[in-house]
Amino acid sequence: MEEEILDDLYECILDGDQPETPIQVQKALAAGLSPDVILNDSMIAAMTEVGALFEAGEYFVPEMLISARAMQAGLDVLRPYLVDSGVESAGKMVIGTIKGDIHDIGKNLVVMMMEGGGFEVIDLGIDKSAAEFVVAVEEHQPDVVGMSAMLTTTMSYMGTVVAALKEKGLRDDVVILIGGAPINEAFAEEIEADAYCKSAAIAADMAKKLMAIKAGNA
Ligand code: B12
Repeated sequence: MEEEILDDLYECILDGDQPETPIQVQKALAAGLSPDVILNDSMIAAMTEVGALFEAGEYFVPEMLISARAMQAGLDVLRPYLVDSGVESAGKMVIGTIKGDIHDIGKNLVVMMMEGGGFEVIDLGIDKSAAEFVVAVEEHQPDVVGMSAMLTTTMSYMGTVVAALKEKGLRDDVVILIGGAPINEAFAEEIEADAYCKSAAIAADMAKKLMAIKAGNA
């Protein structure tokens, strides 16, 4: 039964069925399935399959796009269950998808999870330049800066942002978290980010841990 509900939702996203996806998410919630299971075992799994089909030449950009829209429509329903309100503020985060890159589903999930973890989040959106990150850090003085990249061609620009923050003397004021499909720990080390996060689920805890270490060192 539960398996069937998750499969139906998976198929909805794979087919890019935007009207039906939120209905299926509601159905899964009503059946008592946990938001985590719905998100990871069905919705993110479907997006991973969309990527595999694209790579295999069976899906093209339009199919990816309509699946992404269905995913977003489903996430809108899930959002209140992922974002716990009323938590004491844990800190402030500025986040954006890096220049040249328009993927934002992963970033949007990080926003939800960080808000769920008590952070105030300033979401810069997609395709953000180093200058835009610098201006946002100057203006909002966040504890955490998050960057997302989904393309091997855009990931290296994260290093440009770190360098720009350094140049302005802002680097040491913030914890820098990076993520996205092509990113790994070695890359985070290479560009001198503080940490790579494999999933949005670990972002808030990672930020809190690194903020505490930073405060201890200060
Ligand atoms: C949906 C999608 C699109 C949609 C995006 C819509 C949108 N609003 O985001 C559209 C159709 C626009 C698109 C376009 C393109 N795409 Co695309 N896309 C995808 C797809 C299928 C799913 C991405 C996704 O949403 N995943 C689900 C989310 C939840 O996962 P996630 O993003 O990884 O995020 C999680 C973690 O990584 C982490 N995370 C992510 N960011 C951050 C940041 C921080 C701070 C932290 C802490 C954590 C974190 O947390 C998230 C949740 O746990 C992927 C395939 C894949 N396997 O990822 C290809 C994929 C990323 N795309 C790809 C390509 C090639 C393209 C195009 C170049 C295609 C083209 N020929 O035009 C364009 C590029 C456009 C551009 N300039 O950005 C390739 C990239 C290959 C590469 N090695 O570079 C992929 C891997 C597909 C493939 N297998 O070939 N795409």
